[in-house]
Amino acid sequence: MNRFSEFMLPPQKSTIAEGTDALFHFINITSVILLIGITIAIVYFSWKYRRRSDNDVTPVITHNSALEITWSVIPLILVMIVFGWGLNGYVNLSTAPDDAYEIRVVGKSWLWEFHYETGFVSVNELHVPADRPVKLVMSSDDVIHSFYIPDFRIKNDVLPNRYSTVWFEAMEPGESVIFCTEYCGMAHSNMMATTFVHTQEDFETWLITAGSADDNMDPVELGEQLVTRNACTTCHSSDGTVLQGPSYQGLFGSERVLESGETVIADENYIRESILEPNAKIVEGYQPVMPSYAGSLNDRQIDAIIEYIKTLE
Ligand code: HEC
Ligand SMILES: [Cu+2]
Repeated sequence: MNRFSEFMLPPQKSTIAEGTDALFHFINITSVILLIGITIAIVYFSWKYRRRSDNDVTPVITHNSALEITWSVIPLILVMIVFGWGLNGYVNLSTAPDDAYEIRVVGKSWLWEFHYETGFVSVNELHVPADRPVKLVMSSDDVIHSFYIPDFRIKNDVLPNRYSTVWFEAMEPGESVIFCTEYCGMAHSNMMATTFVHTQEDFETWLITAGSADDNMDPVELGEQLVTRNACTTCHSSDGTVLQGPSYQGLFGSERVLESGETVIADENYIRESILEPNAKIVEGYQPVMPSYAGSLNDRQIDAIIEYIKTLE
């Protein structure tokens, strides 16, 4: 069964994965057995009761209690097994253990933000300890998204104006992909992130050093890293290619024409405002789809991004 599981499904990297898969296989295998049985019966009966001569008359049969009870009770039992088993899993998934480590998740079109107890925010990178339950408290800044880690067998919708939660316990250090599984607009298919599972010690170290690791970095280099780490690159290129948003190339110091018809010069203040309040000034020909980075980028980081954009002439 394990080899079959490995062949059919992603690796089982959380404590609940094995149980979820067992139910999946149960439903799958019973369905296949029923499918084969019913198909054989259809083929056999169509042959057995085929029309043999022109004056074949179909006998009148009102009912057959034994047969009808059998085909009602067997599926009822199967469905009740699936219901009970599924309910048990659902209840388990909905209630995180009390000692779970909590992380805030914010879905934005089209990136995932993770807020840790230290105030540190990572974008599209979820860092968690192994062998410890982790509870994600999730909400959306805009439309409905859905948070899905196939390796952990967890998935839940992420809604605006409401919190939803999932929890998991990763079994060993490694990496697993995160998808958005609710269609949320143009770059939905790029709304991916990675879970980094660390040993408990490595996680503590990561938590302390995260954020301060950038302190000694050259601003331009830091800026270049930040636009990747914060998924700006989903919508902005640095080489003139137009994605969902304008390219950074040649941006700094240029004259921007806005949707309102006004023009502005792209100086430091304009870029800072574009990052913190993207909808304050919309560039002509683009949609107001950029998420605000207020609260997730600090002043030093914004300065670094500005310095980086300045280098792209
Ligand atoms: C979901 C796509 C998306 C993401 C992610 C995104 N932006 Fe934008 N951005 C846009 C769009 C679309 C515009 C043009 C419309 C507007 O002005 O809001 C824009 C405009 C801008 C502008 C003004 C550009 C100009 O040509 O005048 C700057 C500067 C900017 N973004 C920086 C960033 C930075 C820095 C990040 C990451 C921290 C980022 N953006 C992330 C979509 C995005
Ligand atoms: Cu999404």
